[in-house]
Amino acid sequence: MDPLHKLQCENFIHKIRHYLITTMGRTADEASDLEFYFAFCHAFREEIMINWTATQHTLKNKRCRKMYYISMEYMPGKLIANNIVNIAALDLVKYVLKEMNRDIVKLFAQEPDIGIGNGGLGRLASCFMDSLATQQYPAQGYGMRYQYGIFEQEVWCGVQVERPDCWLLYENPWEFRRDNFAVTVKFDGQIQEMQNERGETIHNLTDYQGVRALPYDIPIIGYRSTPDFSVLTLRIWSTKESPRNFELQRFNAGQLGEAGENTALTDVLYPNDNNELGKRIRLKQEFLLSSASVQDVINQHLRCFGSMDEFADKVRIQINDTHPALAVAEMMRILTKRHNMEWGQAFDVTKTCFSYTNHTVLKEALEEWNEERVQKLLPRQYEIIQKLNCDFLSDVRQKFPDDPERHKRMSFFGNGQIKMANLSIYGSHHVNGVAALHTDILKGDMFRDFYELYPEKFVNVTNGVTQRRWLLLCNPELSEFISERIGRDWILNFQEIGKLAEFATDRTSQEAFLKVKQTRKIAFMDHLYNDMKQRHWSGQKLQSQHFLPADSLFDVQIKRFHEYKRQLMNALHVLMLYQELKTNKGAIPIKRMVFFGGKAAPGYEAVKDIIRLIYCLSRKINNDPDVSDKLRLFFIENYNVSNAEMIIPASDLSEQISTAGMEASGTGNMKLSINGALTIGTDDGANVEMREAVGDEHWPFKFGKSAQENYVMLNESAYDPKTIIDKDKGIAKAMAALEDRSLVENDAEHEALCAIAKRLVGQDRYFVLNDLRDYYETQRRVETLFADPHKWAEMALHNIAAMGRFSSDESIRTYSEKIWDLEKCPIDPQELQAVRDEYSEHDKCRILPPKG
Ligand code: 26W
Repeated sequence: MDPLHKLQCENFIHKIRHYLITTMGRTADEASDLEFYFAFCHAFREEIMINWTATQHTLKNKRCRKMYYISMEYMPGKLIANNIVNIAALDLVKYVLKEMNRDIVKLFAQEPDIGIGNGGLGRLASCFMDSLATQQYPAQGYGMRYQYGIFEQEVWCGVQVERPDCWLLYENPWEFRRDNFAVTVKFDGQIQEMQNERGETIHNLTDYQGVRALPYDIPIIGYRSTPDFSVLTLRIWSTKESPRNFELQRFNAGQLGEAGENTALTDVLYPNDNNELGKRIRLKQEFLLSSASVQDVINQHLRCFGSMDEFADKVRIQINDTHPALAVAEMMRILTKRHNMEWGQAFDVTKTCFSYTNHTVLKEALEEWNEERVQKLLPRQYEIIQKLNCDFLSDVRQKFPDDPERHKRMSFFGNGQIKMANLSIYGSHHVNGVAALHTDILKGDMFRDFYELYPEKFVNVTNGVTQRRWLLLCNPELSEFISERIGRDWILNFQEIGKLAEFATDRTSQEAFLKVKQTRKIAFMDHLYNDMKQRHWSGQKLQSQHFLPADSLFDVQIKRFHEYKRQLMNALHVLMLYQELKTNKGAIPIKRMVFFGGKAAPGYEAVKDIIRLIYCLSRKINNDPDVSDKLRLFFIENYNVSNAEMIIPASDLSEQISTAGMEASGTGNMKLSINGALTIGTDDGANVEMREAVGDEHWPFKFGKSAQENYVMLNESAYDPKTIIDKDKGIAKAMAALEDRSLVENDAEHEALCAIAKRLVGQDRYFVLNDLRDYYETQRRVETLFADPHKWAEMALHNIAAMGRFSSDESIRTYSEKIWDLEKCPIDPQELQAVRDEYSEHDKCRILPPKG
């Protein structure tokens, strides 16, 4: 080890000891794993404070345009390993831990996952933050500091039980409370009409409830192998720690629940994915995020520029779905009221700043808020939305004069509800879908009226994932395999991954790849086994949970449970396989383990039944010696980011089988693919573009009806599941098993499976049986190919090699070019030096050398 490196290690060790003693009164030898973790993180975070400060100084002093990403959800998972890897300090940390006799796995295990989101939308926001920081864009994220994130899932005899996610049980070493930047958000109250200096109508609010929103900042560290990495801020709002939010008068009047409502506003994440509930507290949450963030953006801008003159030029705001759509109204209010702008000018500014990403085509996920509720809770914003709607409808009438039906469809108001998507489109300069097919559906169907009015607003930005977390960090073996062959440039430039294609037919590479897979499968099985043991399974049950060898097919479907994602079709295929194996053991040429992971929204009974079916099936299959040396089925409890990091590298087959036309993009499809899984999938979401990038020759498992075919089927009500069953013996046999009690052990299970059967033959909007036969035949081709490991490896390598454009780095570049017109703003070396100089007196412990 070179002397500089050695010095850094020694200094780091000193700093850990320093924290142990000065903040906990503990010496290194007596510190518990948790205490050591806190000291480690505090020592580590000192190392990034200089860059964080210098990045923020640079953004301010360069006066560059800045993009603010507002999202109700984020899914960062654990930060510790990512932070270490992103400043290229893994070797150093390993050395330090060895010197201090501490285990890295134990260290990482102390940290809870941050899961303040539901699924795809939240994880995408976190990938975007990583890419923004890594590519040194001037940006900041806003979100909510839910005390309880997405619930922890347990499955008791097939029944999902939700437990609170107490991620803030202990102090969070990665967050910084910023009392200085707290703002007040106002609810309820009476409005008084007034005029601003330009004669514009504004409203004064009296008798309102003021809620204090307190921000916590989390540093987002960009990847760099040199010491000039950027650090961006994720600012999340909480109402919890502001004692004034407690309403004593209400408490004294005996209304304990109401008295604590505002203190509890940011307590829980609503766990519904793709399903709108219209709850009052959710509306308060959405407005809290919108108002606090807009206030903060304006305050930041004023601190930097001194006036609002350049606001429209220097500020870009991206709203992640419609959840923060009230930000549009709030911006209008503040510009007209506090900054005395004329209405039209305020709208120009607003529209120049905002853009909106849609993430779903499911009608039940489109947000609508009850008009009376909005009027009561947010009287001033309600007036503004009405006024915006008038302006908007006169636009519409001008372009389409005699079309009252169209006017009705496009209005923000209808059936006593406010349509947040309509408001978002009008208030934005750009609207984007998240995959090519999805954007086409927005233009041609969901937002067709809007597309006809504002064709130039609509653009596509295909989703992506960060290869730093989803390859470099979670799959070091495959990363090494790749870097040995094509160098390390792919970490910052994922297009480089294309070079791997050269090695697809190289036999040694194929074998090395297969070996990496095996290693990862064994690691995953260890992880799963330990996890199951911890979940106090009885010895008997655990016995039946043993695995097949690591050369069997790992067939994986991991995502939120939703009918449109069709976990049910996968389960029915497993049932059919089971039935075949029972009659003919030689029916399949390979060994297969099927894994499901994912949470169901607490009130979503239809998919809770599917989890129950999977449980019944796995009990049957795993305990049946006739089949269990060929086929196994597992439900992985509590699927989350950390579990994903273990499962994904171990996967062979990626299940992306949604009803075509319904999955906006998918991002798990990309994560699995860059880890060398082959996709069995419908032509839906980003699968389409992945297939095009890979080429049909190396994308062998496409199946199912197209989005277009499904669209026609739905519109003509032409789907007839009963004839499918009549004509297909295999499907009929599987359907019969759902109802003949052969899979169940009690009445409750029987009812669940019967309910499933009923939905399958009823008005099934998801056309499960319609694609089942094709899916089954495609699975047979999976078996044939998997029986030839070298051929399989060749395909897998081609798939990895074609994923270059599915990095979130690429998505962020596209947003920056097409939507934000945003330039990179790397840390200024002088700013960095200035901060270092100021700190140098105390700078006795630097992981990285002081000069770049
Ligand atoms: C208000 C209830 C609600 C909550 C969450 C409605 C809708 C949502 C999200 C928009 C659902 C979601 O996460 N959509 C997913 O977004 C991913 C990132 O773009 C896509 O990859 C997935 O296809 C899409 O389902």
